[in-house]
Amino acid sequence: MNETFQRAVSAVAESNLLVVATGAGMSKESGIPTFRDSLDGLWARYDPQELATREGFRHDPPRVWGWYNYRRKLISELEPHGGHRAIARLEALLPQVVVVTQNIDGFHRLAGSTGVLELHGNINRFKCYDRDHPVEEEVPLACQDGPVEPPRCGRCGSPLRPDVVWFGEMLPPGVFEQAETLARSCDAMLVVGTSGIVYPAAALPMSARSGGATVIEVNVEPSEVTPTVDVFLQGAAGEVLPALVAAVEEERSRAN
Ligand code: BJW
Repeated sequence: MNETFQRAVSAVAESNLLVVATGAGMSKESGIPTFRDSLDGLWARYDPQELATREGFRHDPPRVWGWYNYRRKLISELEPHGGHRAIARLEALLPQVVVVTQNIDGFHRLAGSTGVLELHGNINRFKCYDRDHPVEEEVPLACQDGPVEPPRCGRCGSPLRPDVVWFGEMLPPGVFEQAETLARSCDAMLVVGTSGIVYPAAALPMSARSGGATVIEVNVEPSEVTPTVDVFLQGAAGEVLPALVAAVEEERSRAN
């Protein structure tokens, strides 16, 4: 075991409160493209940064609804990988683990994590565009790929949209504040698969550091976060996390 890896193992194994902050790279090995991967197929000519905005939806609701329909369908056909399951396993090893994710795929809960804060919402939840009326009933997937007219809100007739956070929108009330409080009080933070470009999520590792936590990053390449972390583990989430958690388990069983 090299020294850097051992430092990460000890910091995780000794923490009473561990925060795991994840981004799109966490689900890449499940088959979900990261946000900054170029789109393929029918969606290749669109820029996600334009689709994931209120203006993009207002300009062309069927295009944005169709894009989310395509992604929701893809997610429904995929599943969490060993990295998600390794994070869930940590709940049995440490006093408190909270996952703070930017991902909208719901894979952490599906893998067994129970403490999950979703900063950017969930692709399988819906609300209306005009008034944020929540949708309780099932919203079926459209069969065709490409632009699709969104269903209408049963209360006000506004088009439905996914309950995710687009650029320029506020995060769900209270969720970021909770994440920030956890970041400031945790003993260690694992930052996995995020470019660290999108705020306010990108500020969490700095909050953890200023609160005295050891910050460990797992990424296939250096990111905007890397210069500020204590330990950088270069590699894929699906490989690094199972190895890290196995070593944490061993270290804790030796200590008990
Ligand atoms: C692997 C891997 C493997 C690959 N293993 N790793 C300064 C301060 C505060 C705000 C701003 C600011 N400047 C600008 C803003 C506004 C804006 C922002 O941050 N813009 C930046 C682009 C500069 N932020 C907002 O608008 C936020 N709201 C807000 O700030 O409200 C207050 C406000 C309101 C009004 C005006 C101003 C302020 C909201 C942000 C919402 C982001 N929403 C999205 C879409 C969600 C729905 C959807 O998916 O469709 O969230 S954008 C997109 O980016 C998505 C992601 O969650 C998010 C982050 O991306 P992430 O996870 O980092 O992924 P990638 O693709 O960037 O990186 C993947 C990484 O994985 C890479 O590093 C790879 O190397 C790595 N990787 N394979 C491990 N196997």
